[in-house]
Amino acid sequence: NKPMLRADYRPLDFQIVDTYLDFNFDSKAEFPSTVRSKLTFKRLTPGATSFVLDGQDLQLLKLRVNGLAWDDYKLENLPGEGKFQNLTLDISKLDDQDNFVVEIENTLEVENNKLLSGIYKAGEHICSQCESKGFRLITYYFDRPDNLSVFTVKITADKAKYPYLLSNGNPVESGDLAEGKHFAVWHDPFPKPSYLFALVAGEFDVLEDQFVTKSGRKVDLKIFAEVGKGHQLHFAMSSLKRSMKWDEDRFDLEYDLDLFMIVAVSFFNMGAMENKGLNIFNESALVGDKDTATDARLKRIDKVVGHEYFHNWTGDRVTCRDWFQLTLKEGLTVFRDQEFTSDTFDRTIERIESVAIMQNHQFDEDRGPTSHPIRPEKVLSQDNFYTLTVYDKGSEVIRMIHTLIGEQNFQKGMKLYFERHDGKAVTCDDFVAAMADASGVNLDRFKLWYSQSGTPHVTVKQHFDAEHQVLFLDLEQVTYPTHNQKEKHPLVLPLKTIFLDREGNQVLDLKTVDGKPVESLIVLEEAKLNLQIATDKPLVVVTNVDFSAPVIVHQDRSFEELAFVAQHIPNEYSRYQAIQDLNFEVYKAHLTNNPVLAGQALGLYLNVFETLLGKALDNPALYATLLRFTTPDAVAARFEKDLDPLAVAKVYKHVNETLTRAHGHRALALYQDLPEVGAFEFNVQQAGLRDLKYVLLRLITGEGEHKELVRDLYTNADNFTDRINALNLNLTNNLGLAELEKEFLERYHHEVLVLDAYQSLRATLAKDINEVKDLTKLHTYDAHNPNRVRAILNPLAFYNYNVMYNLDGTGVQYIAQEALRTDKFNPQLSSNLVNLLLKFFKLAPQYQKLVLEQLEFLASQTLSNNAREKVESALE
Ligand code: B3K
Ligand code: ZN
Repeated sequence: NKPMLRADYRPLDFQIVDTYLDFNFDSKAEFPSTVRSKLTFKRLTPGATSFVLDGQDLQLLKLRVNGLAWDDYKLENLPGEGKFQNLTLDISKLDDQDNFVVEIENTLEVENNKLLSGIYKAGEHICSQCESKGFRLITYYFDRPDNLSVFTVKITADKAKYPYLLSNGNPVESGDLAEGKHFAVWHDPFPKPSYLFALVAGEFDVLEDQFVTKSGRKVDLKIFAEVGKGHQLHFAMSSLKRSMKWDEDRFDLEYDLDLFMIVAVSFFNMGAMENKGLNIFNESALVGDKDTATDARLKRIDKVVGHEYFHNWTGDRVTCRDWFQLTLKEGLTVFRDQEFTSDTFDRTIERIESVAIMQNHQFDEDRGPTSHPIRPEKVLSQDNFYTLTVYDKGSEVIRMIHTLIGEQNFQKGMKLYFERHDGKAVTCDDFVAAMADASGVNLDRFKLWYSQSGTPHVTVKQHFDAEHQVLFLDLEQVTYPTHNQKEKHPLVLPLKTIFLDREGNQVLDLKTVDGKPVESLIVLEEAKLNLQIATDKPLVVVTNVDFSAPVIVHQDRSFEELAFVAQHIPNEYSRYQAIQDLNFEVYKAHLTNNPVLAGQALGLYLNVFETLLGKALDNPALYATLLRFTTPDAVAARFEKDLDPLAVAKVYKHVNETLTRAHGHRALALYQDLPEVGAFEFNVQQAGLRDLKYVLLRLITGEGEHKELVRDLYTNADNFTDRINALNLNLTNNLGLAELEKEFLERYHHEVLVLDAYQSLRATLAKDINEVKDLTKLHTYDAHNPNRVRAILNPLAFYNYNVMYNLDGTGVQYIAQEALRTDKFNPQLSSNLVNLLLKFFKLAPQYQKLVLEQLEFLASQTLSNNAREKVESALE
């Protein structure tokens, strides 16, 4: 199969302006499910006489044009996974008609569709997933995002089994039919591309509510989940209502239909999908309450509900011209969901969490074998481009525009973007043009961020000349060649910068020696910038405050200076960053076997830690984060090469043990001083206190003492966070409280998502690969369900280095076997698992060899495009 190129985009010669679909679901082999479509075409290019419709694994039953049987067609089988049967229609006989109607009838495979794409069975439910190229598994169509069409959908199915029949837009008609069947008709007035089509059929619990928009329209809200789970939807409903309100308040964007529905399904490849008026969610991103979800998962539900809702404007009303433009909707919508979470909960914590995704995961993607710009140039499998680069780096690019032009101009830019492009399929260039035109800021050079891959490195050098009272500040950027792109150029980098004096006060209003103001936002546009700042005292320079640009900063600092910044800087994000930098020094000193340096670094860290403990009650949520010694995965992410994951894991253990010995008693005193959390509510204050309790107990019980506190935490818990934290502490610190786990497993015997969290915990703490494999024996395990598989394999790869990178090779071998097994039925899942092997390039040789062996083994097998694209780029 040939890769597609961004440069190959050609507009359509015809448009399907109106789409009528009539589904008939049947499960008996002799009566397969069918769909009849009636597509109204409009000729866009005068003289065009034929077109090709995309189709996959379909059986064509009938074809008519303008009501007459039509023979001028070809069904063309293309190689590749699945059976592609593109349908080429020759309509040269219709030269005189610019509008015509094509009717198609075909069968579709629902019961045996294991791809989780197109229309498939998720347990007892029928559901759809069309982004990006799933619609062609339903019927022949222009399955590309630039064909916008009005959809009317009729669904017929067994009434007892499928009492709810749902699609996009508004319900038009419904009724009973013979043989226990019934039907429903839906109409969506907003033209949309095929990837936003959705269909759901089944029996559900429904939670209903209403939202009144700012212009006074009443919108009915309905959230559907598996029968028995309706009571676990209240949190998601509150998230939805808050999202709708927030989008009005902050972006002046109002919902546009009279009905908004969200459905949770049990088999789903990713988090959720923004289909117009009918979002479909992985149940793990929707269903949960205080008794079944941790605070972290509730926060994720909140974020994903927001994200999908925000897509209604940034994605659905204005969509992408082609899939290379994916970041147009994803980068922007991630930016919006981050802002929603920041405005709703805590801006600093949200920033820390989104930066961690960049630093711990995206940076490796950017320097690894699958490196690509946020707007890729070349794609084999589109599914492989739903990446951290397109999403998270994409959102950092939007954030930089926001930083450069400011909130007011950004909102003007959004207004202009919608004025120009509402109801259209557009490009990243269109978005940037709206921002530039509205703000009057030239963004031409900035646009290189869309086409250049790799993470810029910024070196900061400073030198104070006491005699002449000048601070020399030199900034230099370089982006190293990446796998996909050798030549690199300087990027526009907005660097928020803070100057501190030796007392820890922020120094404002600085001027250069020639009298120009030194802005708190320094924009580095060329390779180098040299500033001469007038000052009579030395200053500590802290740049990339709030991670204002997605870059790696190199700055030679002593341990003392890092500790100073960590304790004094009046910016909580930078405090966090300084602590991470100091922790990294602790790791490095231990890893290079320099006991003197290790002792110094650790000594300073212990001091900083004590200061932090003393302030913890000021802001429990933030300090619970600051009081965690950097985890091995985050440290691994900072290595470019020669990473020894087992050695890193050892340092982590050693430092935590030292913290327990040095500060366990202080942690205990603080723990006993903590205010009562009170009856459960979901807010930053409470979640922060629960998190702080966990962090303190981890220190307190590090040497096996005070296990009664962990038992009490479990026994007195009125929420799931405390329960699973107690379980975690019991296992992490070997407290021997077996009764907790027993109670937990009985209490949650039927809660599949809870047991996923349990499996993740066990996979993180397993001592060897057999212990990991044994997890598949749990009664809820299902080797075909992505949630079950990932709950075990992701934590193994990310958090259990001792098993994952065991030098006997069994850890990475297990991942490769699972990738191969899942590739046979779900290539998207398989490709996600291959990702777990893609950090090989930074490993020390003895580990690298183990992973490469597995990648070579995979390369020798028959693989889907999805998995093959990754394996081959790794071995290239
Ligand atoms: N747009 C979907 C992702 C679809 C992934 C298809 N393989 C979810 C989201 O980003 O909101
Ligand atoms: Zn999205």
